Amino acid sequence: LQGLPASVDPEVQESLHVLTHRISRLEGVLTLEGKITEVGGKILTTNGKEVNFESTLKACEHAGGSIATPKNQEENDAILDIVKQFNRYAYLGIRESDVPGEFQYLDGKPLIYNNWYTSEPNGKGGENCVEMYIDGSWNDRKCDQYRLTICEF
Ligand code: GMH
Ligand code: CA
Repeated sequence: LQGLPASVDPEVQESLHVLTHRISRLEGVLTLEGKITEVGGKILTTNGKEVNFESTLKACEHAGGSIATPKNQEENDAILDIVKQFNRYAYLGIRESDVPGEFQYLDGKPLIYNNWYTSEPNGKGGENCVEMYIDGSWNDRKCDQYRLTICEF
């Protein structure tokens, strides 16, 4: 186990080691069964339900996570895998800022990655949420649609 001070009790170190291995095995089982996807330390999962944006936020938070927010192409591809499996669009953890046409993460930070579909975003302040299409590209869209719930942890 990395990053542990040498002063940590050897028995505590051993317990952490055992726990780490048990967690990896659980992740392996869940991944194999298609229940979760692991991407760069992030875990993605869906409950298969389609709800509006606010309900997606609530469902993910209730589960102890947050709505899926792709920050690079690898994460976008991992979300896309789930979108393809269910053949349903999904809302992402991105919203329009106070500046129409400018989108940001839910914490207000600017986007570091985007995958807009051609001519998107086109809502000009009237489409405050973002959905992922079945090809992984993004569209700004009203927040009242029913979209596949995908959370990250
Ligand atoms: C307009 C057109 C469509 C586009 C939609 C979409 C709505 O209706 O530009 O081609 O698919 O907007 O952007 O979110
Ligand atoms: Ca749009």
